[in-house]
Amino acid sequence: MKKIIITGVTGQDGSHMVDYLLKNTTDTIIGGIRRLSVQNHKNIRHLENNNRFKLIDLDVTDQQNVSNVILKEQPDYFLNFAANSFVGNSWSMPISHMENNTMSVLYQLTSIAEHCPNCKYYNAGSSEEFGDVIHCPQDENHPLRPRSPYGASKASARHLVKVYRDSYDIYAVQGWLFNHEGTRRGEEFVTRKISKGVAKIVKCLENKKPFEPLSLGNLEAKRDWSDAEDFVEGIWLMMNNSKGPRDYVLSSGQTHSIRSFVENCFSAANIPCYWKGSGINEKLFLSNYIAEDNNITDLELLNINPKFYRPAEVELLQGDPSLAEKELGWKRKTNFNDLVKKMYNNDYALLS
Ligand code: F7E
Repeated sequence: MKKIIITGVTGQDGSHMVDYLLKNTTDTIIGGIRRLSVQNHKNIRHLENNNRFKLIDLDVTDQQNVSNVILKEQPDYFLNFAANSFVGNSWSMPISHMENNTMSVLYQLTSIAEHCPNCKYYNAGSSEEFGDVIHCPQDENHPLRPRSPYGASKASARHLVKVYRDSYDIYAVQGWLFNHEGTRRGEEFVTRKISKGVAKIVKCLENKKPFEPLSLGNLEAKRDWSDAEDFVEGIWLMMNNSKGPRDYVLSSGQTHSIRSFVENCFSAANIPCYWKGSGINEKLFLSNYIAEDNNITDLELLNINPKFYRPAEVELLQGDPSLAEKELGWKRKTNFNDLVKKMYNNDYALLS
């Protein structure tokens, strides 16, 4: 029986990783959490009475805390999902991004090299490291050209992981994970913002109540979206790779615009709609809505707010997962349309 430390267990990826490992291994899982005055445990509440899962205090920005935990627990695996993950915030808190996403990785690597060199290490990498892309699709050989402090923090961490792997012969990897979403996605990310926003609008339409239109930023950016639950399996395959420690791209291989996500989500909700206007004046409408007074009108569903634009945008991401498919035997199960439906249905059910 192995011992696995996972940081960031209250978040989307960390909590799915715990679920995956409890189901597919017999190992003991230790979830590291940062002490907060208000607990945010909704993604792990279902694990409260599981005797293979325990929580410990672990603040990844505290070098001494990290070092003590690794020395005491002597884990077989250390999976780091703790991070500042919201790209949009990274311009207003760049130092926090470097501390949480880069320095924290250095603390973990130095402690593992010193106290527990046989521990296998994973750090969550990102397609944001590719940033201003120069070819499509992006594979493991694409250069790192980040466009945000967040992307730069993950790219720097990647260099550290490689340096420690090469210097100390540690099994340390950092996957390039393209966008991955689902029912545990934070509400500040665009997919969840849309699925929740559409579900709210549908509820208001059903109850003939007024609603605020959804407000978004850049609709033309393109992302390669997958289901987060498919990715945790890919990560575990990376950690147990017979070819040794290597970094792989996990992605769907397809790309869709934010506009297309919006259209798919309204379509999943059976709301027919049309776009009108252009640039920041563009809006989405529902046509021929019969109001309570029996008047037939067009209703505004969505508008653009420049505050959601970023100082520098990653315009296009499309990953090439073929190396992971070939060498790890990894295959995703959920496609784009099913992912949108799953997220919308979940948010609709939560409001019911
Ligand atoms: O933005 C555009 C925005 O915040 C996606 C993180 O998990 O994936 C995620 O990073 C796109 C961007 O995710 C709004 O400009 C338009 O082009 O959902 P997002 P992200 O920045 O791609 C990578 C792989 C990670 O590693 C990150 O940790 O959507 N967009 N309008 C908007 N984005 C947001 N959030 N809100 C809007 O209203």
